[in-house]
Amino acid sequence: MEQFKLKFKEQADKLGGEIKIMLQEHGNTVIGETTLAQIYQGMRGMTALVTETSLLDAQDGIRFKRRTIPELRAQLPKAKGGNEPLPEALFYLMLIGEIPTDKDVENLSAMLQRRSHVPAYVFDAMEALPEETHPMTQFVVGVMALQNESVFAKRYADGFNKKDYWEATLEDTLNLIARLPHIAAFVYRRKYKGSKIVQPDGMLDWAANFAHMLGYDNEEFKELMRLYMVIHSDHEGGNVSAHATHLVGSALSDPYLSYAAGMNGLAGPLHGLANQEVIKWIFEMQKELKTDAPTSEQIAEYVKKTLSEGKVVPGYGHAVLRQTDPRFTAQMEFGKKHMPNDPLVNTVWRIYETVPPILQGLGKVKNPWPNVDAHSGALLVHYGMKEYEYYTVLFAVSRSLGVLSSLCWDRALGMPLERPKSVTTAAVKRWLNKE
Ligand code: AMX
Repeated sequence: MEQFKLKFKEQADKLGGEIKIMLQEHGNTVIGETTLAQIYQGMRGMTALVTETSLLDAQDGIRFKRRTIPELRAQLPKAKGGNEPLPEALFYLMLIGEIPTDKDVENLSAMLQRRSHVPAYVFDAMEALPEETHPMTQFVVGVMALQNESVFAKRYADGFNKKDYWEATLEDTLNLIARLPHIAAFVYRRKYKGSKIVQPDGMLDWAANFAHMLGYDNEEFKELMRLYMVIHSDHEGGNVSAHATHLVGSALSDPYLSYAAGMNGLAGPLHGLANQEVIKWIFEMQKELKTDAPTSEQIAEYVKKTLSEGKVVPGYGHAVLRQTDPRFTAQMEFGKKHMPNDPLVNTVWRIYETVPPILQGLGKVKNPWPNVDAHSGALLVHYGMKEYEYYTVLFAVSRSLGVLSSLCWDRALGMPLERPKSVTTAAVKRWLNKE
């Protein structure tokens, strides 16, 4: 068995042993209480899940094995000549729990390259869809077609020992992550570039090869893809895409089925689709105001109009975060370094100065600050990727690293079927003696 897999198994066995003892000693410890409001209002603030890959702090943002986004950017190995962290290195950190060496990352990149072949029938399945089909739908159809390759599903059908679930899950995870850039790039080239497919380059790292297959061979764009793939990968376990992947996986649905379920959640406008909504909203604002560089006053008026129409300001707010998202800040730093005078990027920064006080003034928005989606589109447009309907597919490729690592942990730790209790309002009324 590959060294990488053995290392993961060693970590999982160690943690699994610790959890077992912890539950024996403290299994009945109360860690919180649930209010009626919580079960009606999206379970905010209710601790109900264990996710090993990352932990979200309302102030500091996401941490991966205790490391913040700035720390990851500083500490994770880089590509030769590059400054941004390699996503493979973060994947390694989420599974093995330590920062990999350059050699470890090289081996992992090579392992993914070896597994990256996508069978032709997957492309045929996507091609059967009308070209105007949303890119996320085309992408998920590709993933579902590829499910035919699932090692977990085959071994389960043959009847395998539950002690081996983790290995088949990791095998599928590696294969799927290796193949996703090819599927995602196919969607882009088919929908927007007249099906002129770019073949993969076996010498490139995972994110750079993705950029290459999308048709962007500019070194700066490759750097952007590395950063993008790192910062969108994981945001602890309760967000819709991570939770849906975990939930579906708990039925022992294989990683292809589970990941596809999660990505259907990512495709919702309050979650991953917000990145396309942000740039669409800015383009519409520019059109209406007939300027590429709206002033703060013009932006404020436009924001108020958006709110008066009963719409949200996309890219602002968060269910858990209560500060500017460090993933927004990382992208802002990238923008300041590579494109300080880009008018669209400058508009994003002016929106950042303008929107928070307006949202704060509403008195109900818990977090008036920007999230990751407020910035990403403007950086992509700078390099020529203007097809904003596609942006959530980039998010989905990145998210595979987090949600599939988590699924490996779930199976290695023997996580059971998820099945919380639900009630009817009639039952609630009986609790409250109102009926
Ligand atoms: N613009 C206008 N109103 C907003 C708002 C925004 N950006 N963010 C929150 N609000 C409103 C809510 O709609 C809600 O209004 P209501 O009581 O009339 O229904 C009220 O403020 C309270 O909401 P909240 O507790 O602050 O937020 P939440 O946890 O319910 O929802 C989120 C969080 C992200 C869905 C919400 O902030 C939002 O819709 N933001 C815009 C969409 C977006 O950027 N999504 C991406 C999130 C990150 C990601 O998953 N990629």
